[in-house]
Amino acid sequence: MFILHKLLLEWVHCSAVLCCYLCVWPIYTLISCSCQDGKDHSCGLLEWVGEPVTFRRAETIAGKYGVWMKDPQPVPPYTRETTWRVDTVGTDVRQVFEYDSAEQFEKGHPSKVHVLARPMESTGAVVYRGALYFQRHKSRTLVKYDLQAEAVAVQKELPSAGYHGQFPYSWGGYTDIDLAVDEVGLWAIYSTALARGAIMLSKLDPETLEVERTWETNIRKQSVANAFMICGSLYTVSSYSSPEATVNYIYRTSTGTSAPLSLRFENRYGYSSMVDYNPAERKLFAWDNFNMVAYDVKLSGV
Ligand SMILES: [Ca+2]
Repeated sequence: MFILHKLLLEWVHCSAVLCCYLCVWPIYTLISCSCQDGKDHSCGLLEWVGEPVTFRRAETIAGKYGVWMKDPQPVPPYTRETTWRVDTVGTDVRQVFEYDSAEQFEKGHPSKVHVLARPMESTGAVVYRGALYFQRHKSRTLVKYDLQAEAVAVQKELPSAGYHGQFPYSWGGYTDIDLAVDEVGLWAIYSTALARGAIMLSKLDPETLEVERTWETNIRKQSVANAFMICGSLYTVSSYSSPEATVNYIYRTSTGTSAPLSLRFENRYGYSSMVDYNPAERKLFAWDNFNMVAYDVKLSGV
């Protein structure tokens, strides 16, 4: 009954995503997907990453690292075009730039600048269903910030999560807690003292930030440059600087197993501080040494 209730909620939020939700979980893997909007939302495994396409270059040193994103399930007044950007160099990262369209983003003309009451840490922020989710500075507290109300909606600690340099990705940058959104929902990628640096993966309730379920992988967080989720599987990137890096591991939550991969991933500008998947765009968004870039992807069977 609980599962049925959850699925109905998903349906209300976005019927197009429901088929992916069904496809990801093992019990439903034999169901074929067809969507009301005619688009292909079926799920699969990552099998190819394209070349990076550059959309914008940061103007100041504060933009050497950063995070940019679109909402895969926007709610009015926002659209699939609305874009957000945060330059994350420094200890007082509070400004969130909002752009009405891709064109305004590329021109560098924000429609609004949100100023957070307390600063954020890491490059792991995401926007999902009208809210910005981020890790609060020097803390394991996750914050859900309602973008339209311009107010914090929920704050909650991610239990036992390392923060502020305990378990960052290989490039550092206090990237201890990395949030991600895929076809299934909202996730946190992190580690704990008990896991001794292995990547922990938690599925979060986007309404309450409660942990719904957690998986412990055998991938050391500090040995990889970044990670992202696609269709309920975790993928890691081998290097933040090499022009010939790879997507080098997959961890599947459906089976609880990991496997090595070797899919080409180009760090064109030599310093990727953020890599994230957008399930609506079917692209990886990344921030590479002042540059905001995106990569097309191909999934198996899609
Ligand atoms: Ca990431």
